[in-house]
Amino acid sequence: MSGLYMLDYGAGNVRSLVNAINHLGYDITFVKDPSDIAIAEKLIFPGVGDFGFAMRSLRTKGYADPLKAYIASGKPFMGICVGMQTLFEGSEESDEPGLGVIPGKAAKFDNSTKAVPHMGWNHAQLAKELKPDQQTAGQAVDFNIDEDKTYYFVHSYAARYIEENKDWVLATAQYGDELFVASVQKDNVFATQFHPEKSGYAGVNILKSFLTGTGIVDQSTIIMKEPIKKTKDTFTKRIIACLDVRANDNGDLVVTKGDQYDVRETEGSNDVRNLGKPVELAKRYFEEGADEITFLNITSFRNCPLGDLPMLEVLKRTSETVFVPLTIGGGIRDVTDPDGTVHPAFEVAGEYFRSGADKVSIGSDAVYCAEKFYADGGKKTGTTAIETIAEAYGSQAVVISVDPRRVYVKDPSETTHSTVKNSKVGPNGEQYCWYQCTVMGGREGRDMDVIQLVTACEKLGAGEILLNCMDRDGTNSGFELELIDSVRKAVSIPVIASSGAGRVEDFVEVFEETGVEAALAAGIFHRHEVPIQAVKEFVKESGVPVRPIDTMIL
Ligand code: 1PR
Repeated sequence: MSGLYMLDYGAGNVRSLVNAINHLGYDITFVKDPSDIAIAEKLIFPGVGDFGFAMRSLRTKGYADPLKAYIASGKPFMGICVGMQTLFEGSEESDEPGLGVIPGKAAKFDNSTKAVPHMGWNHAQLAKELKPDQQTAGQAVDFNIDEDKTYYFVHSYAARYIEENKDWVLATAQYGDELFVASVQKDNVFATQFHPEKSGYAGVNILKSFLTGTGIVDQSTIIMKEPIKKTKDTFTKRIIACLDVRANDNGDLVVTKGDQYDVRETEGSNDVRNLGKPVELAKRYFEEGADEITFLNITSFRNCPLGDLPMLEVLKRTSETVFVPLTIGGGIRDVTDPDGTVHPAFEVAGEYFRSGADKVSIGSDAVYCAEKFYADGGKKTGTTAIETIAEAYGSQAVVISVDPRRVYVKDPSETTHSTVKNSKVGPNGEQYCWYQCTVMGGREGRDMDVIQLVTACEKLGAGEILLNCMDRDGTNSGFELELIDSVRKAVSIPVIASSGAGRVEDFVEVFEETGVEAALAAGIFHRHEVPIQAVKEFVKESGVPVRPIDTMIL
């Protein structure tokens, strides 16, 4: 189809959306000038990050008025995430007015029992349906939104349903106690709060409906379903596959996996353990139902110029066929090219976002940021990697990867650090330990405990914690529940439990005992010991909601 355009104001990952559209056999042209908007025959407007930044960008680039004129012209429009929120009158996130197409404003989630951002897979309940005597002509009313499926959301603010926007609401979703607008639709306007391009095949099917249909629904053919009302929380827990990536001794990029961070074979060759190729393995895990894929560049390719980072290519290729969120960690900090050119961390992160990453994970540099935060008396300077990346791309894009290890003490009074009573007794019978933060893949311990690190990072603007445990990594002995529980209680952003998964039961245990939002594993998936599907089935049977595996509508 010619005439399909995308309006991008330069915040975050639109490569995945382009890839999903290409996957469906369509090409899309980027709007480069305000006059392109009037030429478009179908227009898609994705958005991530801050509402004020989005609206200011639309206004300063001269896109706001042509966009309103396009919508008023009756030609099909699809908005995604902040692209949906901009249709409203405004958002609590900013004083900048919205486009004002839909009555109402987006408001922050105000839910003390749930982590914010609302990040992960949730169900959508349809509010509209086709009248019984009508045929769907040209465009499905529900745009393939399926109440049995789940969709990937990532946002801290959400539009609320009010009497004045009732006729716009196509679907709602429930997060904790809060009901919010998941999708809107009227005449030529369709938009989703969730990311279809990140929602597996269930999401690709929605894009397909918009692209193959007319994009326009005759309002006289539809009726509102039952009155919109709250339901029980429908949010699901995420299962994440993690790929530790590095070059082996021949220079090939391989997925490896260590035992307590040692990735070399212990018997025979002493080679870097090779468990597969990153792009192929990521695709396999997506097809098998992983809700998210994390790549950790564990040697960070220190001497590589920014533009040549091998992981950029891995992300570009992975995002062509993998339609769930991708996180990249390792080397997210200020870097200096061999020719002396300095690239600030937010520029490094930007390269990854443009290559298909949705989130970056900061390890060593997060510890240095937290140390600086405390040295400055708990004040934000606006200069750390966490702050600059969160400012430009939103908190939801900043994950902190924590590599703690146990330091045993006989009694909590022996240390100023936060201690826990541990089920694993120390070598001299110690019953307590604190968790020491490390940098450079565990090579160096710092005088900071894990609670100090995560609370500082949350204040600096991080959106999620990826919590490893060096003592458990690669042991198959289950997650470090005492550590995970203490971190979960210390922050209000989502926490991913990592290190030690060995059996399906471990996942249920960590969800039930600590309330974490996600659990990550590496070795058991790479070694084919436990399939992702088996984890999901067991977790679901145990009463913990998870995303169903989906397929493409042919
Ligand atoms: O410090 O910002 O450059 O980031 C480096 C990143 O690389 C950090 O996220 C750090 O965790 C990771 N890393 C560095 N060295 C290693 C190593 O293994 N030698 N991997 C390493 C850490 C931990 C998890 C692992 C889980 C689950 N690996 O990635 O996947 O522990 O494993 P399991 O399920 O098999 O138990 P920077």
